[in-house]
Amino acid sequence: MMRIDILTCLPRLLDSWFAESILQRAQGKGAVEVRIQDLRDWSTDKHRKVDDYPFGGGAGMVMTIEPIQRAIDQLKGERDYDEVIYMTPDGERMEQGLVNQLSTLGNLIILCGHYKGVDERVREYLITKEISIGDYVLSGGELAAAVLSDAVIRLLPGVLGDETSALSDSFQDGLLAPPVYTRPADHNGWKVPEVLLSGHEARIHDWRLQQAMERTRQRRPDLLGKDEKD
Ligand code: 6GU
Repeated sequence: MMRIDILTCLPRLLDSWFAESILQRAQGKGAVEVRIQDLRDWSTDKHRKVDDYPFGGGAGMVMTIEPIQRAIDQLKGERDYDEVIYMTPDGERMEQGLVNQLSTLGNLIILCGHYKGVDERVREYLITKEISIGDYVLSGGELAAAVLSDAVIRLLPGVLGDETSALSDSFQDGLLAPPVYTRPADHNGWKVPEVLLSGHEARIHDWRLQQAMERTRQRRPDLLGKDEKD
């Protein structure tokens, strides 16, 4: 079973998120155990401080190394971890290939940055991988950790109802997903494409592939190795 420990100074932000939805079901099915860890539990300060002023001055606070190191050391004493991930906008950009890779691993620690980020020595000595979820800045790493965890957990065996459905996701084959329809077949004259009602499996498969390629060409030519739409 995969285990994910998320280290954060704002645990309540994530508690409710992981108590709901597909993530709850994944944990109930024994596919993953997610532990939200409050970094303040490893603070030795009487006010449970986990940050301090930056050396050299400047605005904003910096997360200190001591509670982070103690948390990681304790967890590593309990089990082996494959990666210690730091969520940061200057990390490697998260894409489906990276998510697929992470979903094959056993145990992960994910550290959420806050304030001005963490003391650089955390990144230099304690972190094995730095991940960004896109080119924009969030106020903290918690949402990014939730995004990464969701994308990984839904790929774990037994999590999705239909075992093969992750294979038809957008991006899994380098293409956007084709359009889908359900009843009614005719809504005020807005009709479902005839081929989908035909029962011809091979023709339906071909149609979906054509649609996926056309949609990708129009919306995301970069995925096809092209840089412009026409
Ligand atoms: Cl991982 N953290 C923050 N704070 N902002 C981000 C991000 C991460 N990824 C994109 N923006």
